[in-house]
This record gives sequence, C-alpha cells and structure tokens, in this order.
Amino acid sequence: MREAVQKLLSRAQRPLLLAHQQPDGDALGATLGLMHLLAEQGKAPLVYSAGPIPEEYEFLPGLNQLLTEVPSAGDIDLAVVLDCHEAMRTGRASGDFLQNFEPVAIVDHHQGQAELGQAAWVDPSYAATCEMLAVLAGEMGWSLTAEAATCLFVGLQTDTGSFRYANTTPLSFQVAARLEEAGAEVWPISQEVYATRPQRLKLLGRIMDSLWTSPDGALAVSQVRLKDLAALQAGPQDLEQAVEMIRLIPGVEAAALLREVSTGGVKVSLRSRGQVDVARVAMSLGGGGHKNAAGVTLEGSLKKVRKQIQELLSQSLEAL
Ligand SMILES: [Mn+2]
Repeated sequence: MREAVQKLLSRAQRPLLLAHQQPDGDALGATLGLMHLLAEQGKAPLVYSAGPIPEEYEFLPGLNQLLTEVPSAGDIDLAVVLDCHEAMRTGRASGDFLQNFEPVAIVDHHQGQAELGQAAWVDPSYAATCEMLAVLAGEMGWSLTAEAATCLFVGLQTDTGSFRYANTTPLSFQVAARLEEAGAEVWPISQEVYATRPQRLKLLGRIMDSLWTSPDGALAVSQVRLKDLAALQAGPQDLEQAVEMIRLIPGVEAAALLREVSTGGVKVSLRSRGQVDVARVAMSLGGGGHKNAAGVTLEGSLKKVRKQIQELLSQSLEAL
C-alpha cells in the first residue's frame, strides 16, 4: 500500500497533486504541503483545486500556484489524489481526467476502499492526510521546509479540531512537534485559521434559532436556507464550525446540519460523539465519511430530508 505509493512518488518528475472539491484545511494543506516536499526533491509538481478556497487558507504558502483548470495530461507522469479516494470527489473536470489517466496514487484517511488508482494508501487510523504525508516524508528522508511544515500543520490542526477530537493520537502530537521544529509557527497560523469572521457568527445565530433537539437532548438538528446565506453574503465555507458547535452542546450524541444547495437538494453534515456511527448513516444514503463525522447530499426539500435524517439518527441512537 504505502510502499507502492512511495515507489510512484519517487519515480515521478511531474506529478499532478489534487484533493477533494470544497477543500478544507487538510485538503489544501496536503496538496500544497506535498508540492513543497516534492519541489524540494527537485521535482516539478503541479497543483490543482476545484475550489472554492475558504478565505482562512489564503495565507498558505504556495496557494498562488494552485491551478483552477485541470491541465492537459502533457508531461504529467503521476496523479496524486489526496484526502479523498474517489475521482469525482475532486470535481467533475478532474474526475474525468483521473478516469482516463495512469498511474494514480492515493493518500487518504477516510473510511472505505479505493477503487481508483494503481497505488492506494488509505488508512482511517490517521487523523489527517497531512499527518500521513509527514510520516511519509520522514520515511522517504525528505527534508521539511518551513513552507511544507506550515501547510501540513494546518491540515493536522484543522482535522483534529486543534487537537481536541477523538482522532488525535500520540502520533498527532509527535508530528505536530516535528512540524513546529521545521518552521510551522503556531500562533501566526492560528490567527489566520481561526480569525473571527462576523458574518459567520451571524449565520451561526440563524442556525441556533432553527435548532431542534430531541426530548432527551441526544439528537440535535438544524438547517440553513439559501436565503440565509444570501442575506449574510455567506457561503458553505462559513459553515465549517457550525455543525461542531451543535455537536458540542452538552448531552448531544448526534448532530446534523442541513443546507440547501443552489443546484437543488440538501447537503447534510453529520457529527456524533462516542458510539453513534454517522458514517454508516451517510453510507446507507450514498455518502461517506468517518465514524464521528460524515456527510451526504440528498434530493428533495429541506423538510423531507430533515424528517428522513431525524428518523435515521433516532434509530442509530436507539440501537446503542
Ligand atoms: Mn482530512
């Protein structure tokens, strides 16, 4: 698994690096972090993201090198898919590209089997794809520049909720220590990533206004309408922390945030703590994710999807 990925990476001279669309800190940190690592090895990587890029990650070193259009295969000799393991998760254009390209290597920490690629290292025991890349860099003997360390730190920091979530392990802290030693500066990075954005707090106010909790308080569901986003000039990237805040309400075991999407349908973000497996709920509907954080996009009205999700989560809670 890992060895096959290492072999492809060491052979490649001009790899294309990409992660899932609607990238988060781990997707962007992994894409740009690996770019810096490979550039340091004398390679000429290309980086692509389908976007949109949340403003808190605009400071990432190397972000200006991100291509917004999929390059033609040309002299690309490897595609590396990061933080997801399905071609279409990277976006439609790159998904088409990946299905007609070889070789493809995958590095991901989401649950599931990779059907794509000639070499796949998929291991949900890692907290972040950036954590995997830091381990890989160590094994390959690659030097960690300050730029690479900064990018990888952001992915590790955000996917662990600043080292608060259950996915945080001793390895996470060991990797974080190594990244800081290599030049990742915790406080300057944190000021960028966790800057207060007033429109997000206003949006959060609306989300809390529409919060529903079950009589025992174990289940919490809220929603965002397109008109809420429009009124506050907010986008999906402003919702990252909202579902976390719902999960952290004392007594809540499972949380869902439903968002109307402009193309029709509803995007559902699921969170749980402890034993409730929201990945299973998401997968039963065609989505995916981790045990405590998963998602799926469904057809239908907000009202219909809300009812469906409330029922499924109630059943998962009862089954415990
Ligand atoms: Mn991730």
